[in-house]
Amino acid sequence: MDFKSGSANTHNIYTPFVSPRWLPVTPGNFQQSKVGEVLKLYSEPEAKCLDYLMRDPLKPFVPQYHGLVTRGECCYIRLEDLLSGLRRPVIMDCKMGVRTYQEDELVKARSKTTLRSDMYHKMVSVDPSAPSAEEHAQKGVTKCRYLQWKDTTTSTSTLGFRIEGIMDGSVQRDFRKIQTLAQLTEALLYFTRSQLDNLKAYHSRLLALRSALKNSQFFRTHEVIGSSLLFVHDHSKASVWMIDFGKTTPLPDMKELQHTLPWSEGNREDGYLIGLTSLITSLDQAIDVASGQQEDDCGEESSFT
Ligand code: I3P
Repeated sequence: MDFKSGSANTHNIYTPFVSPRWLPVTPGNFQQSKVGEVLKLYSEPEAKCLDYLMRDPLKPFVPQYHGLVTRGECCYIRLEDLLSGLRRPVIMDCKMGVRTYQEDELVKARSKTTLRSDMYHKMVSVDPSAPSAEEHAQKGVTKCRYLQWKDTTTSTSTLGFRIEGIMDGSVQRDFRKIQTLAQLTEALLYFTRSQLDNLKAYHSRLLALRSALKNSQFFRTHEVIGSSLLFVHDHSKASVWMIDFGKTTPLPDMKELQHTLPWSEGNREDGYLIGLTSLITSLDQAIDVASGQQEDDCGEESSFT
C-alpha cells in the first residue's frame, strides 16, 4: 500500500497514555472520528485479524471494525469507540499471555542488535541493578531483552497477564508488584471499589468470553501476543473487550494452539487462557470479599436500628 502504516504495535486507544482523549503519548497513532468511532493507525496484521474476527464467534467481544479510511497520507482502521456514551468511564487494561514478544521478534533480535536507550532508562528507573555490566556500559538494551525482562518481573510470566494501567480520572501504571492471585484480587477490589454489581458483570462477561474462545476458529489458529482485555465500567454498566491485535499472527501449516500450555520456543503457545483463568479465579475471590463486606455493612446498619 502507498500510505504510511503503523508498526505492529499493541498500543491501545483507551489507556490514557495513548488516547486521543487524554494526553496522547503517541498522538500519531490515533485520531478522533465521527461520534461512536475511533481511528487507529493502520497495521496489516491488525486489520487482517479484525477482518477475520468480524466473522468469528468472538465478534461480540471485539470493537466493531468498519474497514479502512485514508486521512492525508495515512491509512487508519475504523473501530467502534468503546467509550462512546459513557460519562465517566473507569478503565483497566490487562495485557494477556505469558509473554509479550513474538517468537519472530526473538529470532530477529538474535541477528539484529539495535540498542534502545529509552528501554534501558525505563529498566534502570525500576531496578538499577537489572541491566548487565555490558548494558550499563552501552546505556542500551535490545527491545527483546527489555520485553523479556518486563515479562519476568511482572505477573505476565506467572499469572499469564499483567495490569498495564488503570484509569479513574488519573492514570495509574504501577502494578508491577502484583505477583499473586491475592494481590490481584486486591487490585480488582480497588478498581471496582468493591462494587458487587460490577464485579459480577465482569465475571459473567469473562465466562461468556471463555465459552466463545472455545468455539473460535480465530483463537485456535492464532498466536495472540500483546493483546489486551479492556475492562470498562461507568456507574453500573460494566463490560470487557478484546483489543489490540497488532502482534497477533496466524499459525503456519494448519497448526493450532491450546493457549493453556507453558511456552517453550517453537511451540508458539501464548498462555492466553492461563491469564483468563487467573482473572476469573481472582474475580471469584473479589466477589466473595465484596459480598462479605456488604454483609458486614448490613450487620452494622441493623445493629443501630
Ligand atoms: C512498552 C510495552 C509495549 C511495547 C513498547 C514498549 O514498554 O512493552 O508493549 O510495544 O515497545 O516500549 P512499557 O509499557 O514498559 O513502556 P509493542 O508491544 O507494540 O512491541 P515500542 O517502544 O517499540 O513501541
